[in-house]
Amino acid sequence: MLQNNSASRLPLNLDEYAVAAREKLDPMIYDYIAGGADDEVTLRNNRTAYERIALKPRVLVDVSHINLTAELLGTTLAMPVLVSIMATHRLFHEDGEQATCRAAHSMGTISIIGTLSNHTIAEVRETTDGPLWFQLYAYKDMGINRAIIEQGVAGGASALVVTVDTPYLGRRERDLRNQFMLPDDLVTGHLRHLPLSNAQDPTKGAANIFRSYELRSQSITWNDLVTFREMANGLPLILKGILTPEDAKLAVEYGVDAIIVSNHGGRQLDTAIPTIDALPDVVDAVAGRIPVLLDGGIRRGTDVIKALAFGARAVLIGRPALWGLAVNGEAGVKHVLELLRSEIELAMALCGKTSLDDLDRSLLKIYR
Ligand code: LAC
Repeated sequence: MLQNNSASRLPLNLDEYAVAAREKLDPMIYDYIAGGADDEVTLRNNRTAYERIALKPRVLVDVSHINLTAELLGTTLAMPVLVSIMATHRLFHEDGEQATCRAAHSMGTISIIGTLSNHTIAEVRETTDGPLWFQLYAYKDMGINRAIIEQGVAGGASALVVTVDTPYLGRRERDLRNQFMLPDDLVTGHLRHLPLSNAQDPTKGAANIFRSYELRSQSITWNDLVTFREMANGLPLILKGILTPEDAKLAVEYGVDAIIVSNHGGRQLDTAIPTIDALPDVVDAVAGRIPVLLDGGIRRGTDVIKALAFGARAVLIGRPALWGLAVNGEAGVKHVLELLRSEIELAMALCGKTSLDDLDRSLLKIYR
């Protein structure tokens, strides 16, 4: 009875989507996404760090109209929230990345397509005209990198995102405990026709993704960014996985167009700094020269406005989008974004702010 009741109403917030998704998913798959590295300290602290930041609302402001539009690399977003990069969306719903990207577009924003997606960017492009960003996981073989990036360019990507925090995969003990394997029928489309190895069947998803971990590069450095940019035909280049002001400054020096402050959702280096704690120093180092984005732990509208008040241009959600996808496909992802948009609007109004430009550090009180 209880279960029927809970199934018949829509989740009220992003955490409730996680609960609803958990009820639907194979525990091994749920754990793969829900989990983090080692003791999951960073995973937890990405959330708890927001609780140490209090809001200082202003009153007697006309908040009858709230404007959530944000400008980002030549695109106007209807809300300052994108969907971050996650592998293999078809683990969660058969409509996969096509559904996630369509949902993001219907909300006036962007979902980034990963190297390890199931649908290729070309397949996503068949179903939507909206802006697409494309991610590179760098492989040892520069020919492979070129072939991956070329698919992004041909698919009409408007930016290339290079993930820089994953020379090796973090140690995820939930996956070891569960002996996590991807289903064999899950194809990672961008790698399908690439000469990654003849040892395994390239149509097998599990083989593909794990083989690709072995073949990924542990040696890319700042100088390789020039090559990636050239391969991307001059598309804006974004780095995902920056946590320090030193690396943020280097990114600007190397001509990077935007950075994403990210600790990979707590899945890589455990005890790495929570992203909201890393953000202010990164913003100060960049000094307005390029946009700074942030992901990790965003679950509430108040989280979003705290990040924007510190100087982020926009934020990205990860796991909640996949929970929405698991619960209800495209409509589920869309509803997750709608919930967050309503929460941002309400938080802005209750803070006495009407546009994202009004958000600054005077809104924040930080407890240490
Ligand atoms: C992960 C990789 C695929 O975090 O990005 O599982």
